[in-house]
Amino acid sequence: MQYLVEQGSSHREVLEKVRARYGEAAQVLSHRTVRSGGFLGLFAREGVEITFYLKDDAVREGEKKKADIEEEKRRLLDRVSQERAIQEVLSEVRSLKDTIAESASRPASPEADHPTLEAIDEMLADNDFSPWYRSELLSRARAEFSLDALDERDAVEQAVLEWIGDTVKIPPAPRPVKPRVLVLVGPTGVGKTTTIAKLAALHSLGIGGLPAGTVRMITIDSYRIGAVEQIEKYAGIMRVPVSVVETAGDLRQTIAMYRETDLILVDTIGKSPRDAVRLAEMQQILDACGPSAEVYLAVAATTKTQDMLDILRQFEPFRYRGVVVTKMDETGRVGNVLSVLAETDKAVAWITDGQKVPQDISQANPLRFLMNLEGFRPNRPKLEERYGMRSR
Ligand SMILES: Nc1nc2c(ncn2[C@@H]2O[C@H](COP(=O)(O)OP(=O)(O)O)[C@@H](O)[C@H]2O)c(=O)[nH]1
Ligand SMILES: [Mg+2]
Repeated sequence: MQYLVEQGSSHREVLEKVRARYGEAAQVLSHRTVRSGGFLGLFAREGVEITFYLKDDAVREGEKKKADIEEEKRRLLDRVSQERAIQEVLSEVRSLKDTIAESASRPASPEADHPTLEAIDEMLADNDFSPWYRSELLSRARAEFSLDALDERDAVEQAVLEWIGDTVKIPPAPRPVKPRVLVLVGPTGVGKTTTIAKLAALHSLGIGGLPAGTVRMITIDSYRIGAVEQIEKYAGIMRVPVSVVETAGDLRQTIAMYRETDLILVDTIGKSPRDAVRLAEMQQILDACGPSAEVYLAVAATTKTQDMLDILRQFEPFRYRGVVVTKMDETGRVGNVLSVLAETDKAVAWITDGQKVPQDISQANPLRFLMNLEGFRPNRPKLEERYGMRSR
């Protein structure tokens, strides 16, 4: 058997070099930190050296995997040339990316990866993080921790939690305009109307981080049976007025009529904007809300990763400035939400976690997601210190 050695500046870089050259045939035996370059011992750079050997059937397997990926790529390209629906292609690309990410994050042989990393990867998978997100985190851990440091599992776990927390983006504070028009879009049944009612109550009472002020709700969801009664019921309980409008023109007029109001909350119809008519209709509604309207997309935390990605993309034309994650109380696994937000680079503004109006809503904060992760043993004071002050 032939033993080979490869060096580079990080574990990830070396592994990528080895994989690019030998594919799955390379079986990693060991890795160690080395110092290279420099002058008389000065300015030497720390790097990583990996020792590995080549396995015969792994060579064949590696080639087969490569051939499979090439085949998959060809299939995708065929699709593109046939001008099939772009959403379909996007989701195929994504699952291909996940397949590649998964095989890249897997060590060449079971003993090649550190037990701490194996355990963390398992926890990430249990929390529904996507293969892409997991492989990004593991690569970073390999690059930033030496083998000895990896033995300190608590420290590695804590670092991984902080990296996850750091990917959570919060939208910047909105520009002060009057009226502030806030529009909620999203699929049916995710909790848009309930969220509008919660926000209306918080704002009219001046709690939960929203300044006190005059509020009006406007609904254009007059199609669904019971929709108007639902929002009127909330309006009555909270003493926040509501207007029901039918068209984009009515909406524009109503907003103009109440321009002295501090906050206007617009509840929309919950249909997926898949077809062109719906897209145009929704665009008219958003145009009627004025150029400084803030659009937020509501998605339920219980939505599967791929479905959530599809929803975020479908609503992309409406240029929402952030996401409201609803129904956090219905799941203990939020890796899907965090992966999708990171992958699409979207900010999260609010989190809702129950049906009670107005209690079950809070401004989004990385800590909230981190404390929801299963299996991890977070150092809460440290995380609080890091994220406690972060709010919109
Ligand atoms: N468990 C839970 N249920 C919620 C939450 N938000 C809304 N709901 C419920 O989800 C259902 C649909 O809510 P609704 O506001 O009508 O959704 P819309 O169609 O998007 O307007 C209702 O039964 C709500 O009480 C939440 O954060 N957690
Ligand atoms: Mg509704």
